[in-house]
Amino acid sequence: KYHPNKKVQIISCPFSGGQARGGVELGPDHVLEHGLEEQLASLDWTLSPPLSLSFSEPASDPDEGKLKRPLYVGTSTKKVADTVASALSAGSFPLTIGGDHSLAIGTVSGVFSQHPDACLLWIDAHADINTPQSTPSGNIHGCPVSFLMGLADPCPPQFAWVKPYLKANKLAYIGLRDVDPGEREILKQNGIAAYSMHHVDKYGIGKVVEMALERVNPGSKSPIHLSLDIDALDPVHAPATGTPVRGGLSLREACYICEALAETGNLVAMDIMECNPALGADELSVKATIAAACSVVRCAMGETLL
Ligand code: 6HN
Ligand code: MN
Ligand code: MN
Ligand code: MN
Repeated sequence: KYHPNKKVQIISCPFSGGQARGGVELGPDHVLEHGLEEQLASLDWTLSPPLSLSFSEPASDPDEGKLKRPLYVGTSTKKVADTVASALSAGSFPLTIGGDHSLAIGTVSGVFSQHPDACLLWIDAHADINTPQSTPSGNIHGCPVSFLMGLADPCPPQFAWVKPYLKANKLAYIGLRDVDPGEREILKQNGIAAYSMHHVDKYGIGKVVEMALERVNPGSKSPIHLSLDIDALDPVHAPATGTPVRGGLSLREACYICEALAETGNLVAMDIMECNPALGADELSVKATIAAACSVVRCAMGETLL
């Protein structure tokens, strides 16, 4: 019911500044070359021409404490936030294709600026909730959720524009299996709904999605933002990604999550992140990863609803 006109705005974000591995900036072009636009058109979505954002790395970008490339990530994600917000205010569903997951600082900020009552489903092997203090790597793609919740105290100046829109009771994770010790503490202290692969095994994916939605969207009225890191999927299905972790979601489990969200009618935005065509053992692995990304997007956009 949130996008009855079925207008979608694809936002390509060839950005890799939130982590160290080259190639993730090639993700958007590969996803589009796989035919995603035609696939969405055949699901009766009306597409505006895809927007491709350009990001330029500043000449000087010293570390901020442990954080690497803070200025590049801070200015790039601001641009993403503004683009996502304008797509929504123009009545379109923003579908953001990354690029690394630090981009979600922008997508989530953009969505919550238009829908402050939204909830966020974060589908990932990782919690991406490290603070500037707790980050073991300094890679900002491991930190976006902490910035969005205002947990970074003090907030690094490059991210002063980020409003702490995201409340702990509006966030749920599915697919977790590589959570850092500091992150575990943050999840616990804030009482965040976090469903790991253990829960997927124990309850089944249907029940897990039901429990997650009940936690973050009890009256089923809130708009939903889906941020999907392709590494949520098992590397058997999505090997071409920067931080693969074995024991992940099957392709069907990931598709099921997206279908169930589509079924609510409350989905207002989606991110598909961390496809890295430069990784993966061979061309087939890359193809499989990109095909999996297109599959989950189609499911979120209503493909399998009868
Ligand atoms: N991702 N927890 C690790 C870190 O460096 O903070 C890994 C983060 C991965 C981030 O996959 O979007
Ligand atoms: Mn991840
Ligand atoms: Mn880790
Ligand atoms: Mn992630």
